[in-house]
Amino acid sequence: MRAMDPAALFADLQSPRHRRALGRAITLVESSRPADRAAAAELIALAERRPPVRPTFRLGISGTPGVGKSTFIEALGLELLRRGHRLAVLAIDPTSSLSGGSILGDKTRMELLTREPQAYIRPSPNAGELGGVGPASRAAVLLCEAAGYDYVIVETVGVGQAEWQVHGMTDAFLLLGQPAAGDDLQGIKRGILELADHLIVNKADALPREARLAAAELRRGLHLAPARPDGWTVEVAIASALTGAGIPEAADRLERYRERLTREIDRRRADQRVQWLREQVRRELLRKLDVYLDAGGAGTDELRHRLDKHITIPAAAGVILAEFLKSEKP
Ligand SMILES: Nc1nc2c(ncn2[C@@H]2O[C@H](COP(=O)(O)OP(=O)(O)OP(=O)(O)O)[C@@H](O)[C@H]2O)c(=O)[nH]1
Ligand SMILES: [Mg+2]
Repeated sequence: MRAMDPAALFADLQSPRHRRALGRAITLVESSRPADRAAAAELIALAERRPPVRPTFRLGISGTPGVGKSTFIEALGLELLRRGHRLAVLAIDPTSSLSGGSILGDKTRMELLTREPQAYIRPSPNAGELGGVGPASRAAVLLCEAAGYDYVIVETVGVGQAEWQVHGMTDAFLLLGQPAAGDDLQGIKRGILELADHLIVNKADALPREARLAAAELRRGLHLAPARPDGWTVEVAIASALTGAGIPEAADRLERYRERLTREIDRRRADQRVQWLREQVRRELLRKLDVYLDAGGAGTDELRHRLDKHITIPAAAGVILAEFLKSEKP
Protein backbone atom coordinates (compact mmCIF):
# COMPACT_ATOMS: atom_id res chain seq x y z
CA MET A 1 0.00 0.00 0.00
CA ARG A 2 1.36 3.42 -0.88
CA ALA A 3 2.01 5.88 1.94
CA MET A 4 -0.98 8.02 2.77
CA ASP A 5 -0.93 11.77 2.77
CA PRO A 6 -2.61 12.77 6.05
CA ALA A 7 -3.52 16.27 4.86
CA ALA A 8 -5.24 14.92 1.74
CA LEU A 9 -7.01 12.28 3.78
CA PHE A 10 -8.21 14.88 6.27
CA ALA A 11 -9.51 17.05 3.44
CA ASP A 12 -11.35 14.02 2.02
CA LEU A 13 -13.03 13.51 5.40
CA GLN A 14 -14.77 16.82 4.86
CA SER A 15 -15.65 16.17 1.24
CA PRO A 16 -18.51 14.21 -0.35
CA ARG A 17 -16.07 11.28 -0.38
CA HIS A 18 -15.99 11.33 3.42
CA ARG A 19 -17.40 7.85 3.88
CA ARG A 20 -14.60 6.06 2.04
CA ALA A 21 -12.06 8.43 3.52
CA LEU A 22 -13.27 7.65 7.03
CA GLY A 23 -12.78 3.94 6.46
CA ARG A 24 -9.24 4.54 5.28
CA ALA A 25 -8.54 6.99 8.08
CA ILE A 26 -9.62 4.55 10.80
CA THR A 27 -7.62 1.76 9.18
CA LEU A 28 -4.60 4.07 9.28
CA VAL A 29 -4.89 4.85 13.00
CA GLU A 30 -5.51 1.16 13.75
CA SER A 31 -2.40 0.13 11.83
CA SER A 32 0.52 -1.14 13.82
CA ARG A 33 2.94 -0.81 10.90
CA PRO A 34 5.80 1.49 11.88
CA ALA A 35 5.51 3.16 8.47
CA ASP A 36 1.91 4.21 9.21
CA ARG A 37 2.54 5.63 12.65
CA ALA A 38 3.79 9.07 11.60
CA ALA A 39 0.93 9.56 9.15
CA ALA A 40 -1.58 8.44 11.79
CA ALA A 41 -0.15 10.88 14.33
CA GLU A 42 -0.34 13.70 11.79
CA LEU A 43 -3.95 12.85 10.96
CA ILE A 44 -4.91 12.84 14.64
CA ALA A 45 -3.15 16.16 15.10
CA LEU A 46 -5.14 17.66 12.21
CA ALA A 47 -8.40 16.43 13.70
CA GLU A 48 -7.49 17.80 17.12
CA ARG A 49 -6.56 21.20 15.71
CA ARG A 50 -9.76 21.49 13.68
CA PRO A 51 -12.59 20.32 15.94
CA PRO A 52 -16.08 20.10 14.41
CA VAL A 53 -18.17 23.27 14.46
CA ARG A 54 -21.33 21.43 15.42
CA PRO A 55 -21.30 20.03 18.97
CA THR A 56 -20.92 16.28 19.08
CA PHE A 57 -22.06 13.62 21.50
CA ARG A 58 -20.18 10.43 22.37
CA LEU A 59 -22.23 7.59 23.79
CA GLY A 60 -20.77 4.36 25.13
CA ILE A 61 -23.04 1.29 25.20
CA SER A 62 -22.08 -1.83 27.10
CA GLY A 63 -23.63 -4.98 28.47
CA THR A 64 -22.90 -8.66 28.83
CA PRO A 65 -22.64 -10.80 25.68
CA GLY A 66 -25.96 -11.31 23.92
CA VAL A 67 -27.85 -8.72 25.98
CA GLY A 68 -28.96 -7.05 22.74
CA LYS A 69 -26.47 -4.19 22.35
CA SER A 70 -26.31 -4.31 18.57
CA THR A 71 -30.07 -4.73 18.14
CA PHE A 72 -30.56 -1.82 20.54
CA ILE A 73 -28.08 0.39 18.69
CA GLU A 74 -29.90 -0.36 15.44
CA ALA A 75 -33.25 0.70 16.94
CA LEU A 76 -31.87 3.72 18.78
CA GLY A 77 -29.79 4.69 15.76
CA LEU A 78 -32.79 4.78 13.42
CA GLU A 79 -34.60 6.95 15.97
CA LEU A 80 -31.61 9.33 16.15
CA LEU A 81 -31.52 9.61 12.36
CA ARG A 82 -35.22 10.52 12.38
CA ARG A 83 -34.27 13.31 14.77
CA GLY A 84 -31.76 14.72 12.31
CA HIS A 85 -28.54 13.35 13.68
CA ARG A 86 -25.68 11.91 11.66
CA LEU A 87 -24.59 8.77 13.42
CA ALA A 88 -21.36 6.84 13.51
CA VAL A 89 -21.13 3.50 15.31
CA LEU A 90 -17.93 1.79 16.35
CA ALA A 91 -19.44 -1.65 16.54
CA ILE A 92 -18.30 -5.08 17.54
CA ASP A 93 -17.98 -7.57 14.78
CA PRO A 94 -19.64 -10.65 16.31
CA THR A 95 -17.67 -13.03 14.12
CA SER A 96 -14.57 -12.06 16.07
CA SER A 97 -16.28 -11.55 19.40
CA LEU A 98 -15.75 -13.65 22.50
CA SER A 99 -19.49 -13.41 23.00
CA GLY A 100 -20.11 -15.94 20.27
CA GLY A 101 -22.88 -13.71 18.99
CA SER A 102 -24.96 -15.29 16.28
CA ILE A 103 -23.20 -15.60 12.98
CA LEU A 104 -26.51 -15.51 11.16
CA GLY A 105 -27.70 -12.38 9.45
CA ASP A 106 -25.84 -9.16 9.17
CA LYS A 107 -22.27 -8.99 10.37
CA THR A 108 -23.01 -6.43 13.03
CA ARG A 109 -26.77 -6.97 13.51
CA MET A 110 -27.37 -3.46 12.25
CA GLU A 111 -28.72 -4.29 8.85
CA LEU A 112 -31.09 -1.33 8.51
CA LEU A 113 -28.65 1.21 9.89
CA THR A 114 -26.00 -0.04 7.49
CA ARG A 115 -28.19 1.01 4.58
CA GLU A 116 -28.82 4.53 5.89
CA PRO A 117 -26.82 7.26 4.12
CA GLN A 118 -26.58 9.32 7.32
CA ALA A 119 -25.14 6.43 9.33
CA TYR A 120 -21.65 5.00 9.31
CA ILE A 121 -20.85 1.66 10.93
CA ARG A 122 -17.35 0.48 11.59
CA PRO A 123 -17.04 -3.07 12.92
CA SER A 124 -14.14 -3.46 15.31
CA PRO A 125 -12.12 -6.61 14.97
CA ASN A 126 -10.71 -6.76 18.47
CA ALA A 127 -13.67 -7.59 20.68
CA GLY A 128 -11.84 -10.53 22.15
CA GLU A 129 -9.09 -8.53 23.74
CA LEU A 130 -10.70 -5.49 25.25
CA GLY A 131 -14.41 -5.90 24.71
CA GLY A 132 -14.22 -4.11 21.39
CA VAL A 133 -12.35 -1.00 22.44
CA GLY A 134 -8.76 -0.87 21.37
CA PRO A 135 -5.97 1.66 21.50
CA ALA A 136 -7.24 3.29 18.31
CA SER A 137 -10.85 3.74 19.47
CA ARG A 138 -10.31 7.26 20.75
CA ALA A 139 -8.74 8.34 17.50
CA ALA A 140 -11.57 6.66 15.58
CA VAL A 141 -14.14 8.73 17.51
CA LEU A 142 -12.25 11.90 16.65
CA LEU A 143 -12.14 10.94 12.97
CA CYS A 144 -15.88 10.18 12.87
CA GLU A 145 -16.52 13.66 14.23
CA ALA A 146 -14.14 15.19 11.70
CA ALA A 147 -16.18 13.46 8.99
CA GLY A 148 -19.31 15.27 10.17
CA TYR A 149 -20.96 12.67 12.40
CA ASP A 150 -22.36 14.49 15.42
CA TYR A 151 -23.46 11.38 17.32
CA VAL A 152 -20.89 8.66 17.92
CA ILE A 153 -21.80 5.39 19.60
CA VAL A 154 -19.12 3.04 20.88
CA GLU A 155 -20.34 -0.50 21.45
CA THR A 156 -18.41 -2.75 23.80
CA VAL A 157 -18.87 -6.16 25.36
CA GLY A 158 -18.90 -5.95 29.14
CA VAL A 159 -15.76 -7.71 30.22
CA GLY A 160 -14.81 -5.57 33.21
CA GLN A 161 -11.99 -3.46 31.88
CA ALA A 162 -13.82 -2.49 28.71
CA GLU A 163 -16.50 -0.56 30.59
CA TRP A 164 -13.89 1.65 32.23
CA GLN A 165 -12.24 2.24 28.90
CA VAL A 166 -15.45 3.24 27.19
CA HIS A 167 -16.61 5.34 30.10
CA GLY A 168 -13.34 7.25 29.93
CA MET A 169 -13.75 8.08 26.27
CA THR A 170 -17.42 9.03 26.03
CA ASP A 171 -19.76 11.74 27.30
CA ALA A 172 -22.43 9.31 28.44
CA PHE A 173 -22.40 5.64 29.34
CA LEU A 174 -25.44 3.43 28.83
CA LEU A 175 -25.52 -0.01 30.37
CA LEU A 176 -27.91 -2.65 29.05
CA GLY A 177 -29.24 -5.48 31.15
CA GLN A 178 -31.68 -8.28 30.46
CA PRO A 179 -34.34 -10.13 32.41
CA ALA A 180 -33.56 -13.24 34.39
CA ALA A 181 -29.82 -13.22 33.96
CA GLY A 182 -29.49 -14.80 37.37
CA ASP A 183 -28.52 -13.35 40.69
CA ASP A 184 -26.19 -10.46 41.41
CA LEU A 185 -27.62 -7.60 39.40
CA GLN A 186 -27.88 -9.24 35.98
CA GLY A 187 -24.26 -10.18 36.01
CA ILE A 188 -23.27 -6.54 36.21
CA LYS A 189 -20.31 -6.17 38.48
CA ARG A 190 -20.54 -3.63 41.23
CA GLY A 191 -18.46 -0.63 40.40
CA ILE A 192 -19.56 -0.97 36.81
CA LEU A 193 -23.14 -0.19 37.76
CA GLU A 194 -21.93 3.09 39.22
CA LEU A 195 -20.31 4.08 35.94
CA ALA A 196 -23.66 4.10 34.16
CA ASP A 197 -25.45 7.35 33.35
CA HIS A 198 -28.31 5.35 31.84
CA LEU A 199 -29.58 1.86 32.59
CA ILE A 200 -32.00 -0.06 30.42
CA VAL A 201 -33.30 -3.59 30.80
CA ASN A 202 -33.76 -4.91 27.27
CA LYS A 203 -35.91 -7.78 25.93
CA ALA A 204 -38.97 -6.63 27.87
CA ASP A 205 -41.14 -8.08 25.08
CA ALA A 206 -40.05 -11.63 25.81
CA LEU A 207 -40.19 -11.51 29.61
CA PRO A 208 -42.15 -8.44 30.72
CA ARG A 209 -42.56 -9.43 34.34
CA GLU A 210 -38.96 -10.49 34.76
CA ALA A 211 -37.83 -7.27 33.06
CA ARG A 212 -39.69 -5.22 35.64
CA LEU A 213 -38.19 -7.31 38.44
CA ALA A 214 -34.72 -6.89 37.00
CA ALA A 215 -35.25 -3.13 36.78
CA ALA A 216 -36.36 -3.02 40.41
CA GLU A 217 -33.31 -5.00 41.42
CA LEU A 218 -31.02 -2.61 39.56
CA ARG A 219 -32.72 0.36 41.21
CA ARG A 220 -32.01 -1.19 44.59
CA GLY A 221 -28.41 -1.69 43.56
CA LEU A 222 -28.14 1.96 42.54
CA HIS A 223 -29.60 3.06 45.87
CA LEU A 224 -26.57 1.64 47.60
CA ALA A 225 -24.26 3.77 45.50
CA PRO A 226 -23.27 7.22 46.72
CA ALA A 227 -25.17 10.17 45.23
CA ARG A 228 -23.56 11.63 42.12
CA PRO A 229 -21.70 14.89 42.42
CA ASP A 230 -23.36 16.21 39.25
CA GLY A 231 -26.83 15.66 40.67
CA TRP A 232 -27.96 13.49 37.75
CA THR A 233 -30.47 10.82 38.72
CA VAL A 234 -29.78 7.54 36.98
CA GLU A 235 -33.06 5.96 35.98
CA VAL A 236 -33.62 2.33 35.13
CA ALA A 237 -35.93 1.92 32.14
CA ILE A 238 -37.19 -1.16 30.37
CA ALA A 239 -37.25 -1.49 26.60
CA SER A 240 -37.37 -3.88 23.70
CA ALA A 241 -34.86 -3.35 20.96
CA LEU A 242 -36.78 -5.92 18.94
CA THR A 243 -40.22 -4.24 18.99
CA GLY A 244 -38.96 -0.69 19.52
CA ALA A 245 -40.88 -0.22 22.77
CA GLY A 246 -39.11 2.29 24.99
CA ILE A 247 -36.65 3.39 22.31
CA PRO A 248 -38.01 6.93 21.71
CA GLU A 249 -38.07 7.40 25.48
CA ALA A 250 -34.44 6.30 25.66
CA ALA A 251 -33.55 8.82 22.94
CA ASP A 252 -35.44 11.55 24.85
CA ARG A 253 -33.60 10.76 28.01
CA LEU A 254 -30.24 10.81 26.26
CA GLU A 255 -31.15 14.13 24.70
CA ARG A 256 -31.96 15.56 28.15
CA TYR A 257 -28.67 14.28 29.45
CA ARG A 258 -26.87 15.86 26.54
CA GLU A 259 -28.53 19.23 27.15
CA ARG A 260 -27.53 19.14 30.80
CA LEU A 261 -24.01 18.16 29.92
CA THR A 262 -23.48 21.15 27.61
CA ARG A 263 -22.45 23.21 30.59
CA GLU A 264 -19.66 20.89 31.62
CA ILE A 265 -18.81 19.23 28.33
CA ASP A 266 -15.49 21.08 28.12
CA ARG A 267 -14.32 19.65 31.41
CA ARG A 268 -15.45 16.15 30.47
CA ARG A 269 -13.68 16.34 27.13
CA ALA A 270 -10.56 17.67 28.85
CA ASP A 271 -10.67 14.66 31.18
CA GLN A 272 -10.97 12.37 28.17
CA ARG A 273 -7.87 13.93 26.62
CA VAL A 274 -5.88 13.53 29.82
CA GLN A 275 -6.82 9.85 29.95
CA TRP A 276 -5.90 9.45 26.31
CA LEU A 277 -2.50 11.00 27.04
CA ARG A 278 -1.90 8.65 29.96
CA GLU A 279 -2.79 5.63 27.84
CA GLN A 280 -0.58 6.83 25.04
CA VAL A 281 2.41 7.31 27.35
CA ARG A 282 1.90 3.89 28.93
CA ARG A 283 1.55 2.17 25.56
CA GLU A 284 4.62 3.89 24.15
CA LEU A 285 6.66 2.92 27.19
CA LEU A 286 5.58 -0.72 26.91
CA ARG A 287 6.37 -0.74 23.21
CA LYS A 288 9.87 0.57 23.84
CA LEU A 289 10.40 -1.89 26.65
CA ASP A 290 9.37 -4.76 24.39
CA VAL A 291 11.79 -3.59 21.73
CA TYR A 292 14.51 -3.45 24.38
CA LEU A 293 13.73 -6.92 25.72
CA ASP A 294 13.53 -8.43 22.23
CA ALA A 295 16.66 -6.77 20.95
CA GLY A 296 20.26 -6.77 22.18
CA GLY A 297 19.43 -5.13 25.48
CA ALA A 298 18.21 -8.29 27.11
CA GLY A 299 17.81 -11.22 24.72
CA THR A 300 16.59 -14.59 25.97
CA ASP A 301 20.08 -15.93 26.69
CA GLU A 302 20.94 -12.71 28.43
CA LEU A 303 17.77 -12.92 30.52
CA ARG A 304 18.53 -16.54 31.43
CA HIS A 305 22.00 -15.51 32.46
CA ARG A 306 20.54 -12.73 34.62
CA LEU A 307 18.25 -15.18 36.31
CA ASP A 308 21.19 -17.44 37.14
CA LYS A 309 22.97 -14.46 38.60
CA HIS A 310 20.15 -12.96 40.61
CA ILE A 311 18.25 -16.08 41.53
CA THR A 312 14.88 -14.40 42.09
CA ILE A 313 12.63 -12.96 39.42
CA PRO A 314 11.92 -9.68 41.25
CA ALA A 315 15.65 -9.02 41.73
CA ALA A 316 16.44 -9.74 38.08
CA ALA A 317 13.46 -7.65 36.95
CA GLY A 318 14.63 -4.72 39.03
CA VAL A 319 18.10 -4.80 37.47
CA ILE A 320 16.77 -5.09 33.93
CA LEU A 321 14.30 -2.25 34.42
CA ALA A 322 16.99 0.01 35.83
CA GLU A 323 19.20 -0.77 32.84
CA PHE A 324 16.35 -0.13 30.43
CA LEU A 325 15.62 3.26 31.98
CA LYS A 326 19.30 4.15 31.84
CA SER A 327 19.47 3.15 28.18
CA GLU A 328 16.54 5.52 27.46
CA LYS A 329 18.34 8.52 28.90
CA PRO A 330 19.38 11.00 26.18
N1 LIG B 1 -36.86 -10.94 22.43
C1 LIG B 1 -35.89 -10.07 22.23
N2 LIG B 1 -34.73 -10.47 21.72
C2 LIG B 1 -33.76 -9.55 21.53
C3 LIG B 1 -33.95 -8.20 21.85
N3 LIG B 1 -32.80 -7.54 21.56
C4 LIG B 1 -31.95 -8.45 21.05
N4 LIG B 1 -32.51 -9.67 21.03
C5 LIG B 1 -31.92 -10.91 20.55
O1 LIG B 1 -30.81 -11.26 21.37
C6 LIG B 1 -29.77 -11.84 20.59
C7 LIG B 1 -28.48 -11.07 20.77
O2 LIG B 1 -28.65 -9.78 20.25
P1 LIG B 1 -27.45 -8.83 19.86
O3 LIG B 1 -28.03 -7.52 19.49
O4 LIG B 1 -26.56 -9.49 18.89
O5 LIG B 1 -26.71 -8.76 21.25
P2 LIG B 1 -25.29 -8.14 21.59
O6 LIG B 1 -25.35 -7.71 22.99
O7 LIG B 1 -24.90 -7.13 20.58
O8 LIG B 1 -24.38 -9.41 21.45
P3 LIG B 1 -22.79 -9.47 21.32
O9 LIG B 1 -22.34 -8.31 20.46
O10 LIG B 1 -22.55 -10.77 20.67
O11 LIG B 1 -22.27 -9.38 22.72
C8 LIG B 1 -30.27 -11.85 19.16
O12 LIG B 1 -30.82 -13.10 18.88
C9 LIG B 1 -31.33 -10.77 19.15
O13 LIG B 1 -32.31 -10.96 18.18
C10 LIG B 1 -35.22 -7.80 22.39
O14 LIG B 1 -35.47 -6.64 22.73
N5 LIG B 1 -36.13 -8.79 22.57
MG1 LIG C 1 -23.16 -6.92 19.37
